[in-house]
Amino acid sequence: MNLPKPGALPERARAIASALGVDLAAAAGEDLVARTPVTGEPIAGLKATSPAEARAALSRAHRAFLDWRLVPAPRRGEVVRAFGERLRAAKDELGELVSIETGKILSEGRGEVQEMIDICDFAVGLSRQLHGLTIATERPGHRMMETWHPLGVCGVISAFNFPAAVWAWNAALAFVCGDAVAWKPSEKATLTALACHALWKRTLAGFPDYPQDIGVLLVGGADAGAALVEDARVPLVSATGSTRMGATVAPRLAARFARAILELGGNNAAIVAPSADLDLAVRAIAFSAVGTAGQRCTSLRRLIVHESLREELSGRLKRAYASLRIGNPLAEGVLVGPLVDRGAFEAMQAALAAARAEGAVVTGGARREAPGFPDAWYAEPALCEAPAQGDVARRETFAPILHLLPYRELAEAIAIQNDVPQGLASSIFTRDLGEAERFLSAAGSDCGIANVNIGPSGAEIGGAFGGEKQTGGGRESGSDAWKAYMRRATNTINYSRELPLAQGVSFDIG
Ligand code: UN1
Repeated sequence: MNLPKPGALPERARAIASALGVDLAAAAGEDLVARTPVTGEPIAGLKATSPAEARAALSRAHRAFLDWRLVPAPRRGEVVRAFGERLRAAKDELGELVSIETGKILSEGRGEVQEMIDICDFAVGLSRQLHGLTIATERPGHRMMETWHPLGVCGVISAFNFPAAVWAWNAALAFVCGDAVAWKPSEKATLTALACHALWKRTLAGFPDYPQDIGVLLVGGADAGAALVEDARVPLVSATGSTRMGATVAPRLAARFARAILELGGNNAAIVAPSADLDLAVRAIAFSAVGTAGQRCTSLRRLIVHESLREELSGRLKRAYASLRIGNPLAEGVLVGPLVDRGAFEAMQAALAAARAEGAVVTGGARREAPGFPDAWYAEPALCEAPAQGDVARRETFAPILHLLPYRELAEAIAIQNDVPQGLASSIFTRDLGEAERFLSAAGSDCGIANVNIGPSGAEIGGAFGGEKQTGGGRESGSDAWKAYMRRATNTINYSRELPLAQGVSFDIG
């Protein structure tokens, strides 16, 4: 499998982390273990943030926010621009660290850092475009407008699979909006978070006049997340992860009337219509279904294929899958790295067993042993062919499993696509304009992302990112997602000497 020698990867990860500014001695502890799924080896033992430390960090962030909100937005943008420049310089190293800690291939690790750079660019532009409306008023001598103000300390809870970019989408916007950010990264990707944070702190140190605690890091598991969710000084929590996690976070935020941006499970589908360009579709399907070893929230999990194409497409996918190189994600030519851990592998096997029990024919899915590394969990991507959508296909399994389901009429395909609890990403492969438009229409895909002739994964940062139903309804990244990180005030100004009341109400005190 062409894996590195024992000890080499952990050493490389520690070297990169130090080079990026992580003080490994200060971070050392016994609360959690940073690992690489590439070999399953531990990289470093790390200390978690205690509840008292979390409260103190949130106090510091809140004090910093009180000053930061007064810095003009374009000046705030300069800091984010400098951060983007620092990320450009660190792209290869940080990308490699992402790959080592998540097991995604190097090109995707670097792509994740590019996504951070892109959102910094977006945020810098935004820092000169935060704007409200001027609205016609019914009263003479009055003016009505909207003003957008910084919100406070924004909490960010991120998942292991995008350990850097998800924080950046939230943080770059929040910072230009005048907020502070408290980040609770996944305990499966803490080293990357420490590295990102070190890069951010170094950037901010170049601006000594600005408050230095606008970004704080809370390391650990559910306890550290709870500190964010429960703290009244945190008016917004943006949480990315499983629907189960969202179901614990959302009610607690609602109970104290805090805002939530939830980006939870996806169960993304693609429809392949009779007119589809199959060469293009097969490539797009392979990237979306097996890229990141099926561990993106946008990964393609269901392929709804017109019955006239089913046999041909299934054959082509099987041939494409057979040619995929599975193994060391840092090696040239490999396209499928490991699953994140044993739990992920077992969940995949359980889903495949359940699919078989439902009558699906399963191809692939076996473990690929990594000689000498018993705790590295590589699996062949699996195809499950079933006559109809069953319960297993309706659940999100965070692994490279693609369910192939036949359809006859487009309306039926759209119904199958929408008949799951999640609503993140979707796509259709067709050259028929009418079909494409129906898929994008009000009666089409019910997802937050609906694409034509590309797969459901790999979105750019310029669009709003997120989905409906159990995906949680939040939107991050581009478009007008920034509005979630600010509070809106409606202002009415009377510049006359009269006091006309709205709705013609008279209230004459004589
Ligand atoms: C995620 O898996 O949580 O659209 C985010 C994509 C990436 C982001 C995925 N830009 O696939």
